[in-house]
Amino acid sequence: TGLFALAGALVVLPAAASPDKAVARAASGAAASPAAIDVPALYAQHCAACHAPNRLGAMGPALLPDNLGRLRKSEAAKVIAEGRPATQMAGFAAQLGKDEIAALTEWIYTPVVPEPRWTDEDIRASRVVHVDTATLSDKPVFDADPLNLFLVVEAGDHHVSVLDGDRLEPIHRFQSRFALHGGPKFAANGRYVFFASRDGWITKFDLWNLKVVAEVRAGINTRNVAASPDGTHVAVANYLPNTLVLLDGELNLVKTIPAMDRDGKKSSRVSAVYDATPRQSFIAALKDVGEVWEISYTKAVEDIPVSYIHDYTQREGSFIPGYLNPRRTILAEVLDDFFFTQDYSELMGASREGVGQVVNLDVRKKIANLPLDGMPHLGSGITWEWQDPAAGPGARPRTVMASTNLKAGEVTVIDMKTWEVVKRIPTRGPGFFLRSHSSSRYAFVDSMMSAEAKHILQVIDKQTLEVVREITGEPGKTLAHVEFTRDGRHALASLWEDDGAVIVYDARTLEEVKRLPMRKPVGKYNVWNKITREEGTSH
Ligand code: DHE
Repeated sequence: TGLFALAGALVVLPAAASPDKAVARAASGAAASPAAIDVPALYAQHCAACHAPNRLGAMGPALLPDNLGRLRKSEAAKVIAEGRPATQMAGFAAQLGKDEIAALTEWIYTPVVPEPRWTDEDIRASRVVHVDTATLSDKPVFDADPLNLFLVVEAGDHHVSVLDGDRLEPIHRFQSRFALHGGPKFAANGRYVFFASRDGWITKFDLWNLKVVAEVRAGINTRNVAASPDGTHVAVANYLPNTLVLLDGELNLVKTIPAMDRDGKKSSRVSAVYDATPRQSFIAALKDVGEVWEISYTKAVEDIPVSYIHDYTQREGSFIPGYLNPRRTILAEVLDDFFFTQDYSELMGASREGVGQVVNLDVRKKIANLPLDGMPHLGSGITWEWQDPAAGPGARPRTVMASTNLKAGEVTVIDMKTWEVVKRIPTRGPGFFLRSHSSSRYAFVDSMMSAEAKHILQVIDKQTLEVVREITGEPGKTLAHVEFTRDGRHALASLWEDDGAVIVYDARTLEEVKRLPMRKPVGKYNVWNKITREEGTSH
């Protein structure tokens, strides 16, 4: 844990500071003129030891514009001045003048030139093994149901809490890397969990032993991580460098795939990568070129669904093309964020501009347009069976998919056969997350992109497609991201504040059951819902 205490912190070494200069200046009340400030020298003196001379991060996080994208400059300046509680990042208000802090802040938001590199050697060298796996128990070391645990990512002090989903109580808490993003990925019946931080750190956690097993830095600016169900294959999507990184289950580098288009001319950021379990493959979305990639992690042709076996010619025994290599679907429009159909043969995707398309992964072609606009957040979509009242009695239910929109106050409900929009359900404001459970008639949606309504969760009836209830928190305090217990009886929401909480609601009566104090809880993830790919939760 010593290492962890250091790992996530925005760190500037107080010992390296030169208080004399600042004390003298403070005493004289003088401020250095901006032109006179040698920012690189200040950085080298105060920051480089922990954030690395090239700002790629070391014990402290990377200080690069893209990595800091979610931190306002004013907040960064405050951290430099006052430090970050519960981390190694000390405050520098006593050593640095306001103008120096401002200059340092500006500087860390300017790009490093030339663009930093992160090579295979860097990846291999970054790998840390924290425990000898031979010492680990092959049974859970606690008495809670291992399939009804929740992981709660707490962004306030970069920790993860483990909750017992039956007793609705925390059973463990540990420090994570700085700024985790995206859902953690569960493998081996929920025993192992893989987390990704925006700075590229991939952490493997043994949930049965409550121990971090190993870590590796797979990139400088990372989007997310995917894992095969048995946990032996891991894929990482990066913005910087433009790569998809494949790791084995122990986080050893298998290979780095540069994200270049088919012609090898244009490089692309990788928006996201997901596991497509029935296909035994990873699917990756590219942000800058019109291609979707499928990368098989099985060599065995018999593992491949019959529906698309015709796509392969068997070569050299049982090897298939695409094994640990991208098979490309070439598209006219970029597909940035997507949602899988239940059998994983198709993707419903959209670019950030809202151009929607359906792509069939077997024929490797776009097969339909999706009537979307704004900035649909398909990655957080959910599905359910909807009985269309207009279809009359005895009609078969239609499978619908619904997602929020980051630019519009609506939940868009789409028929997964005809690809028509069945309904646009108006919400209080643009929202990030939609959640339900197969046993619940309700779906919960936030409006966290709206300053006026970010404290309101709306409850949608999945059959009438109407908002039937609002759960109103305290104005100005975000209430968002719901996850259900394994049995669907309780819905847990984040009071997304530094002195926040996970609020537990009865999923039927919608009454509050209890509050568990947390430091800015972001996402929460139920083992069962994730490993069974429960229809009410995202992939
Ligand atoms: Fe996320 C998941 C993309 C900003 C919190 N977010 C995802 C995923 C993608 C994505 C592709 C699915 C990956 C996965 O789970 O493996 N997010 C993006 C963006 O492009 C965007 C808009 C801009 C960015 O800077 O990346 C963005 N996301 C945010 C935030 O600002 C959020 C609210 C706070 C934060 O921590 O950064 C945020 N994103 C989340 C969460 C998930 C997520 C909590 C997992 C949701 C889940 O329930 O599975």
